[in-house]
Amino acid sequence: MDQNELKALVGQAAVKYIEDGMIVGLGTGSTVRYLVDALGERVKNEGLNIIGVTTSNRTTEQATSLGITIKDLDEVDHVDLTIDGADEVDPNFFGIKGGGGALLWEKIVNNASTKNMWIVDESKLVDQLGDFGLPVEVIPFGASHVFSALEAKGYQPEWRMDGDQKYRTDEGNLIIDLRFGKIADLEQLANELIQMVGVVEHGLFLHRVDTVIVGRQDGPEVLG
Ligand code: ABF
Repeated sequence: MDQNELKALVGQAAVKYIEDGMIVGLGTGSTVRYLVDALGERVKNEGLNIIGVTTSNRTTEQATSLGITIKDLDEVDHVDLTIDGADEVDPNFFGIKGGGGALLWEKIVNNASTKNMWIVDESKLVDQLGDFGLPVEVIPFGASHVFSALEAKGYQPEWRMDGDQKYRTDEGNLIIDLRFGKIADLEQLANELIQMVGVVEHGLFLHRVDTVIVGRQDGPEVLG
């Protein structure tokens, strides 16, 4: 199976964990697109009764088009299960997310969820996080000063671009991608980044997932 087939495999495997009556967090990215398609099928064919809470406008558009009932996070008092993708996952279930530009809403929904699950093709598993790069979401006002501060730290920042314009998140913020390779001390870096004035969030997801379903050539592997 190629990467897309592995993504489809885990998306279809994960949909089985969604039960009638659940409030389900729906992540963002190409792997989650397969999950949402499979969920739409269950809603249509089984009359599955769930409420979806999404982590991006594009997931909202996809889910709504499939007849999945979507509510804003502020309209629910909790989320039972959130299923999301990831860019890298290490053996400790620490992850890097944000390649899809949705890391802020993803972390907020993750934080409101009783259980969190990631669905990834096997290429996302790494021994040590960092080669993917690390997205950092920043407020537009004064963002160039955050960029300079990251540069001075040797973190090799790059603006996330959308054509010839800086990429804007659904929240209207900017993303700076750090490219300094494998990360030695995840907790230290996470604490350092979140304390920088102007930084809204970063893509290190530490202690934030319960189960990871990995797409393997011989089938989905459930970890955790
Ligand atoms: C999303 O899943 C993002 O955080 C991450 O970038 C993406 C993984 O992308 P894909 O599933 O398209 O490989 O949650």
